[in-house]
Amino acid sequence: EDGSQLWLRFPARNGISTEKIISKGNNPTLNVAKKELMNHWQGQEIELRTDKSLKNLKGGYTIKSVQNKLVISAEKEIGLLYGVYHILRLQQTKSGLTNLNITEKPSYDVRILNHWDNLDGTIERGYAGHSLWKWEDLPNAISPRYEEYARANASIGINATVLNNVNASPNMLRKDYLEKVKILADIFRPYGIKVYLSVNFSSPKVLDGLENSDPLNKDVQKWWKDKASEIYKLIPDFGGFLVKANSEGQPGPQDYGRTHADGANMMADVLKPYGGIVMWRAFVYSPSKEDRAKQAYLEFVPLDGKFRDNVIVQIKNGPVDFQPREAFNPLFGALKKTSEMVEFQITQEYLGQANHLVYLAPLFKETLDSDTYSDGKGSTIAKITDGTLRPAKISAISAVANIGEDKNWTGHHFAQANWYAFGRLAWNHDLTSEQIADEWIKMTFTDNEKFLNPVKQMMLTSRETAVDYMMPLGLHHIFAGMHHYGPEPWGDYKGTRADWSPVYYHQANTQGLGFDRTKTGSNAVSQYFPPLNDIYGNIKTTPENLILWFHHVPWDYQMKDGKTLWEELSYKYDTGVKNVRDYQKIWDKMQPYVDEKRFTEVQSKLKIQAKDAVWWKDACLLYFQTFSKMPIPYDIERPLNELEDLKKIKLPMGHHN
Ligand code: BDP
Repeated sequence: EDGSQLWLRFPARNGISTEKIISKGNNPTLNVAKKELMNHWQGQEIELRTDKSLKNLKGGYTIKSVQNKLVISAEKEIGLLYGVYHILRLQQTKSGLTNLNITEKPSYDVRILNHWDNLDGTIERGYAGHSLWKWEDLPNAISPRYEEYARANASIGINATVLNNVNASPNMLRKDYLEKVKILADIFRPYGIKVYLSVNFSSPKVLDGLENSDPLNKDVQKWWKDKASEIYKLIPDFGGFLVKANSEGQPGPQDYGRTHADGANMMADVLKPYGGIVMWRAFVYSPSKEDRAKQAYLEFVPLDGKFRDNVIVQIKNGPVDFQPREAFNPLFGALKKTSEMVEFQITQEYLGQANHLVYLAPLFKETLDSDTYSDGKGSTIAKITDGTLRPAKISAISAVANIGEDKNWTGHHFAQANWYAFGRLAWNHDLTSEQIADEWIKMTFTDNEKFLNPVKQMMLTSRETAVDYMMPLGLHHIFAGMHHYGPEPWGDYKGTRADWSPVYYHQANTQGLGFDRTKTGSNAVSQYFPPLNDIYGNIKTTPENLILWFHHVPWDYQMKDGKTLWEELSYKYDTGVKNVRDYQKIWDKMQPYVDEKRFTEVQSKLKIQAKDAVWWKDACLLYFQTFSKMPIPYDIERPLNELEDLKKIKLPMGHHN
């Protein structure tokens, strides 16, 4: 048992006989659906029916019990395949298969993974080994994992993938690489997965020596047009481009005095005839005086209405960078005439990487359920992005993948749950974190309640636990160096970018702690729609889990439970540590219900997590105490480390793998 089967643990033999699967045609997707049934379905007769009248379900399907038969219907074959995975899931989770009357319609049209994989096989922020894509071996040698990857994604409804890093090599668009991409696209196609690529804005100049890559230059436009035609000849259903431009040193239209809209539109125009789209990232900021959390909004709001209709602005859930907890990004809802999509991060760059057990569905839900008030009360991010409030627009949702060539795909066995959760929420964002955890545990481990209930509890609390031992109360970005693993609240990065340094984000001094984003500070609160601007602008009404995100709070400020800020902070760190210790106990008790290998591997990871939690607590409390000058409450376990020793820890990149 090495975890390589993910959640796909359907019974391996004694499937249904061929005569009991009724279907017309032999399209490749339908053949996959039939094969899955033949291999794994143990129930009654099944009919798979395409039905053009179900177009309104998009890629969705219906499942109905009709006399002694189950009928799965969908407009297209891919809907039938999703329906097959649905009933296999019901079978696997023992959810009952009688009197079914199910209608499923996906929340989003495009449900896409973003791989940050480089052409040399490394993965930016990847913690599960090297890239799955063996560029050197392609197009000739084909790894069996390509198809397994496609199958795993299809089983949870993911229908798109960006193969390469947003910090994109221009070489990705070279002919020889496109021929390799074509092979992957061909393997993925029967599973309903479309391929997209991240592109480097300077590609025309770098690859073919054009004078520049100015989007208004006719030669540049022609270059992209020809490139699009070359791509679509190889991959007729190619999805489109993902672009990181003028961000963290990447080239972009602003290099030529043009706007993000100029750049995005140029690409949108060449993709349009083929039905392709441009996902243009809003993750832009520069080392200026302006609060980093405000910059994407300032850049993009003036461009609203200027984008082609096949451009969608891809926005990270928070305005800084995938922190354990952020306020939601105020750009959501602020663009009224432009499609917007969320970018989540499944790979745990800022959440203990592949060492910490952190179940991310609650984080994803927190964002999707946030009410922006953009179109009045109830304007949640889910409704802004899924087409409910912007019906004419493309709808999409993305997340940075945590997948690598490790046997178990994701490094930590429980990190598989985050890939799973993203897919399930992209399909149906009304599912609860608990429903998804329940399904995933039953499919991946067991439905024995003695395992299910405690493990589910551990998963559901794990994100808040990580927030508690890393960055409670709205603290953010106090990570060490470039690797973003451990704590470095003392980091001031003198001489480099202030907006990458922890002291910029926590602003600790003898008065207090936190980033003032109210009128007396950066006024980032003004980017939120009323009443949120007032709610966040007032320390009394700001939710305490974001208080240090929006306010510089005095050390002796009285919190709602009567404690001072300093005490509250101390107890939060302590709670985080205690919870991880509890997870260790919970997991140890699970031994009888898990295979030896997965049991031991998770157990070892929890040991690291517990040590790391103490490291975080000691580093942050001892450091902040140099400002608060207050005692750590006496009922809390005393620090185990000296601050000066913690400051000396230099983590080489990747030490934790
Ligand atoms: C940050 C990562 C960096 C990415 C960047 C991005 O640290 O590696 O390139 O985001 O999203 O989270 O572009």
